[in-house]
Amino acid sequence: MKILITGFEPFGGETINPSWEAVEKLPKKIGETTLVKAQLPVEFIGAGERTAELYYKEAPAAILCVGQAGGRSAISIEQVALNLMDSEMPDNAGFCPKGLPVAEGGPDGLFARLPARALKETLCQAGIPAEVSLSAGTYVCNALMYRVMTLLQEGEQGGFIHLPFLPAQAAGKSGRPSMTLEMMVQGLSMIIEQLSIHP
Ligand code: PCA
Repeated sequence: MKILITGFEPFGGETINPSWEAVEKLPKKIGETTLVKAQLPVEFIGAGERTAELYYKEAPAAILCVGQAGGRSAISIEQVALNLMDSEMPDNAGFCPKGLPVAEGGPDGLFARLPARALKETLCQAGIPAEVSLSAGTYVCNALMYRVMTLLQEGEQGGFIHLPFLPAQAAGKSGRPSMTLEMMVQGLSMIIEQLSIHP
C-alpha cells in the first residue's frame, strides 16, 4: 500500500512547522506501506492543488495531511471539514478569504475517512495524548482537508491530523502546551500502521 503524507511549511511568524518536522522524520516504509511525503505551501488554493497533483501522479490508497494547531495539547484527529474559508490572517500567498466556500455548490461538511475513535484509543493507550476534533478551523488546513475528501475515491482512506507546537515554539509563549518531536513521530507512525492493517 502507498500513502501520501503531507506536512506544511511554517506560517504565522513561526520558523518551523511541527507537521513537516514530524513527517520528514518518518521512515520511508512502515510495514508494507510506502510513504510518499510532501511539504505543502500554507496557501488556501496552492496546498490543495499540489495535493491533487500528487494524488493523480502517485495513486495512493490513502492521504494523510498533517498541520500545526498551536495551543492544542494533543494530537487531534479531525473528524470533519467545512466548506468554508474564513480568515483574519492572510495565507503565505497573501490571500485572506472572508466567508468563501472551498468548493462552490459543494456539501457544507465532509467527514474524514479514518477510524478516528480507534486511532485516538490506540494513541492514548500508548501514552500519547490524542483527541478526536470536531473542528479543523476555517483556515488553510480545513480547506485542504475538504479538498482531500473530495479527491478520494471509494475504498480510499484519508483525513487530517493537527499537531501541537514543538517545545521550542512554545518556549516563548508562556503557558502554551507542546509535544516532543519524538512523540509526534511515534503518533503518526502508529496512525499509519493502523490504516495499513485496516484499509
Ligand atoms: N496549520 C494551519 C495551516 C498550516 C498549518 O500547519 C491551519 O491549521 O489551518
